[in-house]
Formats: sequence, C-alpha cells, structure tokens
Amino acid sequence: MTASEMKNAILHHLVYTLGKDAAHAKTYDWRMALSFAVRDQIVDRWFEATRRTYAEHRKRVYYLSLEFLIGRLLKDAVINMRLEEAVQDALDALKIDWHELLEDEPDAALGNGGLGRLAACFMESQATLGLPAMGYGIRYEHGLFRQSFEDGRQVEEPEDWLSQTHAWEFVRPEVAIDIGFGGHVQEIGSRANWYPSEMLIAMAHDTPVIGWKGRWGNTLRLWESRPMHGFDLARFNRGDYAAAAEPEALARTLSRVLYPDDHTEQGKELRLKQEFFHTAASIRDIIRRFESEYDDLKLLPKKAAIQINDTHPAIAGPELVRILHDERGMDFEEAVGIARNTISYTNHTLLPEALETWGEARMGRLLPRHMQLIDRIDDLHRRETGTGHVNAHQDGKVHMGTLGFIMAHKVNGVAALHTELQKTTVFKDLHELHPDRIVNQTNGVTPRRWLLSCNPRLASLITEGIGDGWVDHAEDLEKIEPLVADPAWLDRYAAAKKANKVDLSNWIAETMEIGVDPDAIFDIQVKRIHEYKRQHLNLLETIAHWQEIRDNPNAGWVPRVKIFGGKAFPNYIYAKDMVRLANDMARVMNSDPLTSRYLKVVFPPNYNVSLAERLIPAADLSEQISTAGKEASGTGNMKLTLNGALTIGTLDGANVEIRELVGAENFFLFGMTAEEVMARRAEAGHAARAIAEDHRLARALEAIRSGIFSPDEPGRYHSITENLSHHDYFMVCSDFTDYWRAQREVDTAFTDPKDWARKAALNTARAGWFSSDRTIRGYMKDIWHTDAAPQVADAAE
Ligand code: B1N
Repeated sequence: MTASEMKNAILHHLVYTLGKDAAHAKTYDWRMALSFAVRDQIVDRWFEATRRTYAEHRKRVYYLSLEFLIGRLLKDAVINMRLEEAVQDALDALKIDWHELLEDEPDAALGNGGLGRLAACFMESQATLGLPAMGYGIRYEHGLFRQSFEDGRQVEEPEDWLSQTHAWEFVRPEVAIDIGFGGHVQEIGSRANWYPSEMLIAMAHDTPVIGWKGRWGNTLRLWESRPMHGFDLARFNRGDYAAAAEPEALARTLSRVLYPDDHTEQGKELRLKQEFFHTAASIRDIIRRFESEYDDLKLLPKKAAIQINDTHPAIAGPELVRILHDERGMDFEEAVGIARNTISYTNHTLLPEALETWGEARMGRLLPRHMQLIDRIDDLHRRETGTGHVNAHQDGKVHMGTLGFIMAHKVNGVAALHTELQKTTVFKDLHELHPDRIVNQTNGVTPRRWLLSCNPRLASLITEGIGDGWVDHAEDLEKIEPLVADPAWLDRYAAAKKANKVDLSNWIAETMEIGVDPDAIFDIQVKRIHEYKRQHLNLLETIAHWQEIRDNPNAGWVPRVKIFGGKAFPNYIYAKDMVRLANDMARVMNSDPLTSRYLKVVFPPNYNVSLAERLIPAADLSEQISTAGKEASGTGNMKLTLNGALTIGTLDGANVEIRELVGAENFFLFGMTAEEVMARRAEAGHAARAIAEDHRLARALEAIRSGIFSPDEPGRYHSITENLSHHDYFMVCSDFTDYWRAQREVDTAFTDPKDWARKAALNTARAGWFSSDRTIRGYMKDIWHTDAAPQVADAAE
C-alpha cells in the first residue's frame, strides 16, 4: 500500500466512518480513522486464513483464558502488516503526529500480569507461525484498575478502555450463546437434564490477531454477558423504573470487571460465575464449529485442542463431558476419554494461596449437574488408578488443580524448575499415578512487540547487521555474536541503549519532575507487587546503599536510578505498604543533597503494557529477585534480557534457563536455591540471625523503624519491619547479604562501559530462545499434536 493510498483510506474513514470533517477532527478521530484503515488491510488475510483452515480441515487450537493482557494494538498491527512507512508518510502529509495517535490508544488491560500477557504473546506467535488457533476470553468492561499515588499511597480507579469505541473488534450479535446457572437436575438413568433457574447470553466480539508480515490471522473472541430478557416494559409502564432495568444490569455484571487478584484466591461467587460463563460459552462455540464440519464427536481430539490457562477455565472438563454424555448421548467413560484427549492444562504457580478451590455447597447450587459429574469423574479416576486418595472433590471443596489434572492428557509447567517442582510438591501424588502427563514448556515473549516494536533503535541495528530474519526466527539473534567482538559495533549497541535511556530520562522529567542522570545504572524492577517477588529486598538494599553514600559522600559512587513499577492487589495491605514505602523513600532520597547525584528512586504510577514498552528498552539491570521456588517462570525477565539488560537474580523460574543461555559470567547470581530455602525455613530464628550477622541490614531496618521515611507517622511500616525481623517467610533477611554483594559487583562491572556493553549485547544475542514462537512450537509438538498451515503470501513492504 502506498502512502497516498493510505492517506485516502484514512480520510475516507474519517468522513464516512467517524462522520468528521478533517478541519474539525481531533486526535481520537484521526486515530480511529487510521485504525480502521489499517484494519481494512488485515481483514482479507484474516478471512483467507479462516477459509484455508476449513478447506483443509485443519486441527484448531483453542486457548481458554480469563485474561488477555493485550495492551495497545495499533502499532502492533502496523508493524506486522509492514505498513510503517506508508502510515508515517501519510500522516506527515496530513500533518498529524504519529506518536500522538499511538499514545491516544487505550491500553487494553484485560489481565493482571504475566499470565495474561503470556496469553497475548501466544496469540501473536500462533498467528505468526500460521497455526489455526482461537483465543477465548471475557470482554471485561473494566480491565485492571488504574493506579495513582496520593501521598505515596496506592489509589485505585476504574479502568475504562471501552468508554471509546474499540477500533479492532467486530461485534457478532449472531453468535449468542445461552448460559445457565442454578436450578435442578432431572436424572434419567446415567444421563440427566439440567434445568437452570437463571439464564444469560454470551455475545461474541472478535478481534483479528495478525501475525508477522500478515501471513496468517487468528481470532481473539471475547464474550460479553447480556440479559436473556431485556428491559421489562410492563414494569416500567407501572412506574417501577429502577426495577425494570434490574435484570439487565444484573446480567451485565458478569462481564463488568476483571478481578484484580494476582495469585490470590478470593473465593467470590461472581468469579465462579465468570469462570463458568467464559468456559461454557467457549466450549459450546467449539462444539458448534466442530459439528458444522464433522459428524462424529469421536474425532474431536483429532480436530481440536483446548488449552486451559491455569485452573480458571478448569470447569471445561465437566462441561465438555456434560455436553458429550448428557446432550449427545455418548457413553460416560468414552466422554471422559474424549474430553481428556482434547483438553490440556497449564499450571502457572505453586503458591498455595493461588490454588483455586470452590466450596461444594456453592458449586452444587450454581452448577448442580457439574457437581455430580465431578464426583463421577473422581470415581472413574479412582477405578482407573486403583487409588482413593486423590480426588478433585475432597474435604467439602472442589480442588480445581486436581480437576484440571485428571481431565487433561497433558499438564505443563512454565519453566524447567517450576515443572520439576510440580512433580515433587502440588502434583506429587498425581504425578506418581500419571508419570507421563507433566511436561515442561518454558514461557516466551513475542520478539515483534518486545524488541522490534518497543526498541526500534536496537532492532534496526540488529537488522542492519544480520538482516530481519531474527524477527520470526529469534534464534538467529545469535548471529550478532561475531559483531559483539567489533568495538565499533559495540559502541553503536551502547549508543542505542544510551539514547533509550535519554528518552526515558526526558519522560521521567516531564511526567514526574524528577531529574535522573542517563549515565547512571538504570536498575529496573517491574512486576506485580508481592512479598514473594521481594520488592522489599530491593528497597532494603536501596536504603543500605543510601546510608553508605551518606556516610562517605565523596567515595566515587556509581550512580543508580532505581525504577519500580507495579500494582498491588487492592486488599493486600502488605503489598500496598511496600508501594508506599518505595514512594516515601523516593521523596526523602531524591531530595537529599548528599546523595541524590548518586541515587534516585523513581516509581511511575500505573505500570501496564505500554509503560513496560517504554521502560524495558532503557534498562541496564533487570531485578529478578524472587525467593527461589516461588516465581513459576517470569516473562519480564525475558523481555529485559532480550533488550540487553543484565539480570541480578536468584535461581528461580526461568532465571535458571536465562543464566544457562546467556552465560554465568553475564548474569549476577545471588541467593539461596529452592532447596536451601526450604531447609533454612525450618531453622528457628533465621531472620533474627541474618539481621544480627549483617550490620547493613540491621541499620536499614532501623532506618525504617525510626521513621526517617515517614516522619509524620514513624510506625507506618511496623508490620513490614516486624514481619521481616521475626517471621520472614520469603527469606528477605537471609538473602540480603548475598544480594548486597551481587549489587556491588554490578557497580564494579558498570565502571567498565565497554565490557558492560559486551555483556549486554551477549544477553540480546543469546535470548532468542525465549521467543514465544519457540514456546508455541513446543506446545504444538508435545501437547497439541498439530502443524502450522501453509501461510498466506507476505504483506509487501
Ligand atoms: O504466570 C506467568 C509466570 O511467568 C509467572 O511466574 C507466574 O507468577 C504467573 C491467579 C495467577 N501464576 N499464577 C498467576 C494470575 C491470576 C490469578 O487470579 C494466579 N499468574 C502467574 C506466566 O506463566
């Protein structure tokens, strides 16, 4: 497409879709017009992919997830469709600022963190690989809350991405699926009819997901809940105005908000309803599509693979069995077999507080037939395995992890260490019964968004050196290794990083009024705020570092900018205290004339996908400091590595694999191993001992206690200091000394800029394996047993 064609397409949409005259069009109008013009380019390719999938009777992959953290889509679409030049030139001709349009797009935050972002990267990789696949999620009216700070405290405001038209979706009023809850069951022999007492409708909204070079397009289908019976006119006419609208409001509640839980199970009824609503609509849609092509349901596992993203859609097993057995008349055992061969389950965490359970009473009331089927599934599983001790329904609760496991042919962990720990902890008994079921699929991230799009300087430098094959064959990044030996090339690598840091410094100055030195180490910890992720370990080290600078301000300190980003779950008081402590520290330290040249603390509010794209390219140091054994994988760690940040980290999650690949000499390792953590935890008084043995740690804790950071309320962080001094489940104190040591190694390494650049470039060169393309290929081979389709011709540049 030429620039002038693009310009005409934009103007056409401006007038005929937006109904705006160019003279009066605002940023929003231009952005929408551009988005529609770009979308037009995608649609034919998207249709073509669908047509081929049907024509070739291909197996489809269905990715069921309560979260898709997709972020902005305009730039992604423009880049994958190779329309960058045409768009830039068209907008120049129209005198419209491209960056302003990009910034105007709301960030679709239909997820909490890594789990939801992984789903979004997977969608993009599936499209890039030409794998016929579909994502199913919920079209939350309000995504993850917007975070702001008041006096350093986190304040949550509703997020409103749908207050403007979502440019990328197509509404499908004809795809409307009835969903029932409650009511009673009438058993007829082994089968049953379920008569729900409450009904709603799931209506589909489709967003095309286009792969690299537009070679393939898949669909992200998001369900919106709608009332079955609309507005009650009779009631309204009787003057009962509020009551007339009530059923409608109630029905819509189901897709109203994303639960902000990240690794916590709140056990809320509405959440269970969301899970069933999402899963039942998706399963029905899958069966409907299957039956439009085939007439033998025994073929289902050959033609469909259903991946459940954690246990949130784990009711898929019983629901599929219910349809096959109750509604289609298939024998129960056969139905279970078919469901199992179709479904597979990804477990994302070992944290006990995140493992979902639902009380049998609630489950029985909302999903009476599913409750019966779960008992029969347990019963069958006991007969199959000859054991009685592992049941999904146990101690008055339904354990969704167990249910997910016994209803899946494969269960996967998300990093090598995590998968091994599954076998010895949460799924120990089940693993012994089914030793071939657990497999590993180490997470990955899409290099299109997480390098090509977010870091154009580095991306062009790489492409100039080795061509653009790395974009969809990220292992090719290793071809830059020979260039790393060339000092002139390394200078350019360092210059790209420096320019990214200057950009970020300018942004920090403009938005936060904090001046930071672009030559300082940009030390970044971005992720949800959680004790296991140990932002407080970072904060304690920052305090100790600050104190040493104050002791001796002229000792030639290596300047650092500590950057934090992340949201705390609204009811997680401890995590909110960590946020506030970071902000209190920032206030005190940034205005300390003795130290502020050497140490700054910056915590931009509302960390989201777009902010990640801004921060990650500017990072020198990636903080991956979770207590070993607690972070299943991490994906931010991969994004930072790819963008040439060196990691300071523990042997946890995918850090282990990152270190193996980039080389131990290019990674700052510290801390106890998962095994050592477990042993140390059993030792009484481990925290007190660690504090007694490290005067820096003792002094840092004392500083918090003294109220230096909260002079108006010295006891503000009492719960943090008390917890760390006595209980310290996450081993902050026990790992502090080694963390301090590693941080000083970082300082030393950074004083040799050439060697640092070399290490950074090697991180980029060796991070290609962390592409989600590799991950998806792994799922295809080991779990889904599917091939990619021959792809549509490349979009021309
Ligand atoms: O999933 C990511 C991993 O990279 C992270 O290590 C892992 O912590 C994350 C309940 C979760 N695990 N569990 C959740 C999210 C929401 C919720 O309601 C649990 N998120 C992860 C991708 O594999």
